[in-house]
Amino acid sequence: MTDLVRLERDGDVAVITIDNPPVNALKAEVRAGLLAAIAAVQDDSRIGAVVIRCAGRTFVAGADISELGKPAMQPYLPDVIEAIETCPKPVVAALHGTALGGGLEIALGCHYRVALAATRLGLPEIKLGLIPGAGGTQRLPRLVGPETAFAMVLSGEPIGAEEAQTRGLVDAIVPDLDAAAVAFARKAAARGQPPRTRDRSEAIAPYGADPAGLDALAAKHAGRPDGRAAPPAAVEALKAAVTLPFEEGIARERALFVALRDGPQSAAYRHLFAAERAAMRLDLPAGVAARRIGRAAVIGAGTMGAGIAACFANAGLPVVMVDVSAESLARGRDTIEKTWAAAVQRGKLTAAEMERRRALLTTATDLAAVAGAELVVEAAVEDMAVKRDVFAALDTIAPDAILATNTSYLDIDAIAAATRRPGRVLGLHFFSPATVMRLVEVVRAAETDPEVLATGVAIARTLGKVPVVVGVCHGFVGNRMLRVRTTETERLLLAGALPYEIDAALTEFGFPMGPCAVGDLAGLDIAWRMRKAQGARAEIADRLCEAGRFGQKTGRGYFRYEPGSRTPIRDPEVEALIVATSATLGITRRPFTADEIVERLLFPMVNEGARILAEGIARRAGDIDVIWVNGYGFPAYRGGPMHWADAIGLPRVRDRLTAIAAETGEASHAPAPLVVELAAAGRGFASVAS
Ligand code: T1G
Repeated sequence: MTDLVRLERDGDVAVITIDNPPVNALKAEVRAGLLAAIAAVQDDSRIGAVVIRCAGRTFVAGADISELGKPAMQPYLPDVIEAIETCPKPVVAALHGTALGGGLEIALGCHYRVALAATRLGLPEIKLGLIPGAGGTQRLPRLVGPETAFAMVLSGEPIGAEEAQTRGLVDAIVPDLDAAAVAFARKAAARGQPPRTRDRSEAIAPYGADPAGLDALAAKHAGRPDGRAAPPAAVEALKAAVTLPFEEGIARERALFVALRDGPQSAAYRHLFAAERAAMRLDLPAGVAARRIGRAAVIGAGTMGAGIAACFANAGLPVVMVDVSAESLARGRDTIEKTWAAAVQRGKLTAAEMERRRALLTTATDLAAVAGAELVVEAAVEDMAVKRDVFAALDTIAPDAILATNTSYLDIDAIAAATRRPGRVLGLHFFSPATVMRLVEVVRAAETDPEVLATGVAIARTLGKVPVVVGVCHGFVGNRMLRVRTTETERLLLAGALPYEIDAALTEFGFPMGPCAVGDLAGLDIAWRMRKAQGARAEIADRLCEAGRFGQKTGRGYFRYEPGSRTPIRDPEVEALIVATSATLGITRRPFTADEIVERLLFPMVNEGARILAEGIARRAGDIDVIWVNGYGFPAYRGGPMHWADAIGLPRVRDRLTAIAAETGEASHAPAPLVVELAAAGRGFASVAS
């Protein structure tokens, strides 16, 4: 065999073991080993049945993503699965961990599947801008029926072993996997029947005669068109499983898969897959490791504080939420408990799990309650004096704890200076709503110890978040770039665009909401107060606030809102105010196309990202992409702002920035030195070493 595939015998059962750490990803060498092993057992008269298992933490978690984009990458999986499926002896897949993608497709080629109870099974290809490319869209519907197949392929979400057994995807859930798989294989051989062929379940037949039923399934699971290429391709492949003979369906799936694999969207998703994991890696000094957090504390029971406290309880960690106001505390706890109760109502959480979380969450009005917590997250009001007071007090009450601030903008070095041990201070910048948004900016302050930084990254992962290490500057990475987009929105409104045009251009680009609707949702008065505190002005946004138009909370902002509705409606009053403001400022308005709006808003953001990279505030361009996709809704199928700019080509970005600067006269629009340097060298941001 090969180093990655072993063939052993357990009596009359051949046991093929795949051993390719860390997740037994499929690659050319695994394919070669599997083909050789199956050929060997095929002709061995001493062998009556076969088990395919994996060493390590999981059954095959899919094709090797790092190999998918390589030109040499052969479409190699289908021949392995064909060899398994046509083996004259029963082949049993022994599943544990996460049997995903090509891994589940191998298991579908096996005649039977047994699994440990904790096993998860899924076809997550859609999350990589792909569709299953080794028969998954053709075999799964035949085994579990179109309803389950459409749901699994189009959501990309795995199901547990119990549900898989109910659906017919798993034949038995067993406690002792290896022994049970061999016994199951031996029994299958003893029956003396030919191995179970691909189960052409009658569950498909009704759909074959009812295309409308298939369309209804597609509409139910594919959702609204959102610019992604994979969902429509998945629907087409799944429909082929019902309407075409198997071989034709396989050919259709292969063609759709290859087109996606070689397209820009899958390249963007694969970039993000690698970038998310790179962002979590730290070059720590020898012997330095993350500290174990057994108990956390959160200071502040407002929207963010309560959300952060819920994240700890949701992850199974005891957490005390502290607020000087008993009323805020009660409100915060009530908000958390209502979200848990709603999840139980929706069947997303068991009542027992809710009780476990309730027991983990305690509250207190006295700061002394944080004693004993290894990590304290401060989510108090965005006021430097308040934060410094809290940290000075924590310095005494919890002298050994790691102290994290959730501040969005304030200088963490100044906050750390309020303590006697700034090495234990860092930023953990969560995004609202904290229980939903995956991103956490882990802010390394000037004196943050490596162990403290490692602990920040590790605890964010424990909470199920995507941690990205960033440096200290105003707004760190995400908000610093958001501020640029907000400024450009204001400039564009004055120059001739209207709110509905700006928002339509960005939603068409792939953002879930445009910047004006986002401002209305967050509340225009928040930024207004910050500008006034800084003595800054934004002519249009300020005029809206001076007219009491704070956004959804007042029913009017850039748009107007019917009572009880969040749907933005164009407001002629606002558009007249914008036109009048341009006139007052002596600006001659001009029309902007959607493409120009996208460039005017996003190229200056990319430019700021280049400055952030050059200053070392972000370690690599991929970190910036992970931040903007997971914190601000940048469409994942475009890979994030820096990957998107690389795909356009930095010479074009440079030239457009130069043209924008010439039109606006804004120095900040001129291409940053890093953009100029990389464009001249024919390189992209991805080539900037961290
Ligand atoms: N290929 C290569 N490396 C992978 C990998 C994969 N499929 N999955 C994980 N890794 C690496 C990952 O980069 C990291 O490496 C380490 O394993 C631990 O991962 C034909 C074409 C399995 C649930 O989409 O969802 O099959 O950073 O940190 O949080 O139709 O990894 O340690 O060096 O994420 O415990 C389909 C993707 C592929 C599964 C484990 N499969 N992986 O999560 O650990 S396309 C997927 C995951 C396909 C077929 C098509 C998760 C996980 P390093 P981790 P984790």
